[in-house]
Amino acid sequence: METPTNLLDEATNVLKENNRGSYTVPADQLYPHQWLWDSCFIAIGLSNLDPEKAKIEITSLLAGQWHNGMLPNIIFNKDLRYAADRNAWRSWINPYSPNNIETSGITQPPMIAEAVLRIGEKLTKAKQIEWYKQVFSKIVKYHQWLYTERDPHQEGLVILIHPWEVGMDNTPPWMRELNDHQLAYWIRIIKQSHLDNVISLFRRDTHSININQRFGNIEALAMYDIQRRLRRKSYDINRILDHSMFAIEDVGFNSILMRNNDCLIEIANKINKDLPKKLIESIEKTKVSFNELWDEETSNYYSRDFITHRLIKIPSAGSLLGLYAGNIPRDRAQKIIYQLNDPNSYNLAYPVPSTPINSNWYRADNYWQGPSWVNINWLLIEGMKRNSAVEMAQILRNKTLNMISAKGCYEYFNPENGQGLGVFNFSWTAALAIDLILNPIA
Ligand code: 2M8
Repeated sequence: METPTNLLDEATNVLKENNRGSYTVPADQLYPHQWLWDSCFIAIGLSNLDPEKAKIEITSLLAGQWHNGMLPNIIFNKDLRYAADRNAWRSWINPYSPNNIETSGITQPPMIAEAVLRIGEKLTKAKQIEWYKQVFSKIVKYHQWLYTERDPHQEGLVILIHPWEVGMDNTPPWMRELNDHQLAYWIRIIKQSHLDNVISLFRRDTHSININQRFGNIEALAMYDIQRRLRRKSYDINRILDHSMFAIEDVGFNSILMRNNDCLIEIANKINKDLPKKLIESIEKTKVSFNELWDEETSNYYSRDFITHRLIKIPSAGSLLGLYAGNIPRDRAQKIIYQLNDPNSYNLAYPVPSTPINSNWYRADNYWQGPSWVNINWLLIEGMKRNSAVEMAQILRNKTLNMISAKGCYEYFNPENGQGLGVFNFSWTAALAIDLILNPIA
């Protein structure tokens, strides 16, 4: 494949336009703050062009770290225009929130160790060691927080308490749980009386993006309602779990955690540091417990309800990320690869759809229920490389770059016709395009 140089310029420009000094917004207007996994992907892209800028992106993320170690999914833009966004969360009600920085009260997929590692690989040996030493203890603290707060029974699998933490907001398994078990009575009434269209008037996202490409009004209300309930408990996990709110062991999140645990170990080795003994024990436990998310009958990984340990057997992009996790049995990796090659499942003209086409939940244009996302493709390409599917990784890399070249750096793409969807000039699409262009697969 020829290197699409125009795309390289275009993508570099997107990151420049979306830069706000010490961090990069996912997109102008719709996403005016700093998001956790977005910034990690952005830093991975930037590390190829200017590792110093990539370091600034990560340093800015770490400035939002809570005193208990949590990295929030959003660090708010301080501009007066966004007071309502900050106020919706009121992170300052929790004593562990950072001083003078306003954030959300939940987290997002832990991609930071991978980003830090990759930035380091682009630095001279001396600067690499200095960089790793600079951030090491903060990342350790984050992984410790994930296990102490979010693995309350010390089972090795981390729980999530809001769909926004998954990063794939309206992914089918979470939406099924939300609709079946978590809708507040007042939302049910709105749903039954078909009054939900009124909600559109209050939504900022659907002013600029067609609602068919975003989550529905009932889901929007439900997500807002869960956020409000978390705020009422001051984001205190003990109080939240006492009220048996939403708690799911998400398969995608735990896959990303597994890989990032390995990255953290690699960083520790590079600077001759030991990880705390308890953290090592938890890391080992995750590798074993992850097997419990496998369902032999349908040959798939799934998320699991924390309380009942019932697998939520609805396939989604998260089910594929075991490939990125590494450490999964060879036959299971092969079963994921089989699905990725199957035209009745994930192998569409513009892969990889975020929901397989043979699922009742599949909708080609709708957000995380069908469209292809460049960050998922990137994670799968990494996973394929590590699971001896190099040729497949090459093919997916080329298809991904062609898809972006044809339409531009859209947020997501229709997997059947390649149409660009969501916002235009989306940062992680640009950043990961840069990474894919500049790192051809040997
Ligand atoms: C989307 O999430 C935000 C809420 O956090 C939203 O729906 O408005 C998701 O795609 C998420 O993964 C992403 O980090 C965020 C910013 O790009 O947007």
